[in-house]
Amino acid sequence: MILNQHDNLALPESIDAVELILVNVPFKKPFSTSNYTWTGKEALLVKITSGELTGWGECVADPDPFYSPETVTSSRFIIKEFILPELKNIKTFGQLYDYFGKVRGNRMAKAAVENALLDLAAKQKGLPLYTYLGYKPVKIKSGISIGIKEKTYDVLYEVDEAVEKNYHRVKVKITKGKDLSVIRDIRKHYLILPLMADANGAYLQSEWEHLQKLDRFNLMMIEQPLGYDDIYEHSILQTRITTDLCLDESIHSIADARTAIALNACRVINIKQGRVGGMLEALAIAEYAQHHRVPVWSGGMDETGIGRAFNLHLQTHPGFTLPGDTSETSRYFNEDIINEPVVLDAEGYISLPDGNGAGVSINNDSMGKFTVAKELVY
Ligand code: OSB
Ligand code: MG
Repeated sequence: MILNQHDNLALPESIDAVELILVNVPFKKPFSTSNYTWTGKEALLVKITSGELTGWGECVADPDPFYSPETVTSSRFIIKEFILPELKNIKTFGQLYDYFGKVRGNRMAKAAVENALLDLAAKQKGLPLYTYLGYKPVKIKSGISIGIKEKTYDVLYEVDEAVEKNYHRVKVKITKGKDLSVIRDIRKHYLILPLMADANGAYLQSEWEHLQKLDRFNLMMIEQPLGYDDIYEHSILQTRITTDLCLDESIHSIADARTAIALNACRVINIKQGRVGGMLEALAIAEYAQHHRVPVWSGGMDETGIGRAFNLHLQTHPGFTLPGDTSETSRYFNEDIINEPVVLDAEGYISLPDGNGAGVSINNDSMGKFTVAKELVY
């Protein structure tokens, strides 16, 4: 069972082949959180073929366990050994989700396969993914996530660029020693900019008095200040600071979202469809949160254009009232693996991709250049 409206959607007809393709797409500049620095996007892609049509999914797991316990290698293993062999017995997305319930965790692996199946199923119906899922087209709000830098000056430079492009909100990564000073300097220049901070679990609950000092800067929210697997301590922290808390890493499922909302551990949720097991789980969380008047936004994992397209379609659900981490392609890459770059219009909005399914097409030259390995697995 997922959302009733999606349970009976049929899986694509007649799957001919499934390929797993590992790409490594260099970033323009390294991207740092409080925990790690990445220099490129290494992503496992799932390519499902049926006749003339192809569905694509992107696994958001990194090669390392520095954002999540799942990795490229663990997800490849789970996809190959425990997800694909079962597909022949599954007829609907509701049944797929029942089976996903048996395979514990490994939600990034599940999302990658689900995305490819949805892309292909929507293409077989001749519909854009958001229409296939039952949502209306909307312009998508933009947001930017600025990594931790050696010098505050370099953060300010990127904030200036974001403001110039009319991004709807700016998020900056913070860590111990690079928090109050960075936020204070941004606020000196931009008093009313919609601004938030993401700590990626850099603090302990015992450091709440330090986090309280962020309250004076009128931040939209502070994302995941405490442990990556904690919900309870965030609920204590939320009683001690006035700024809204937002959870990212510790929300893996609708069950986690229910727990977080019941405990008042956060007032906002960052939903990454790639982290929670796919579009359908993400939509169920958005639906639940909307019902409980908890605003949500779509996070990102510095995805290639494939994963980014799914994040865009996701935001057609009306629960996504806040700008997320969906930025222009040119912010991440000199060259992406798809042909349709994400760009902002003059008001900072992003258009949904045209075309059926996720609406993106592979750039074969770039794909060839960035492919590290590929394997036929079905
Ligand atoms: O914590 O939201 C995060 C990127 C990689 C891993 C974790 C995070 C992020 C981002 C960037 O903040 C989001 C994006 O621009 O896609
Ligand atoms: Mg985050």
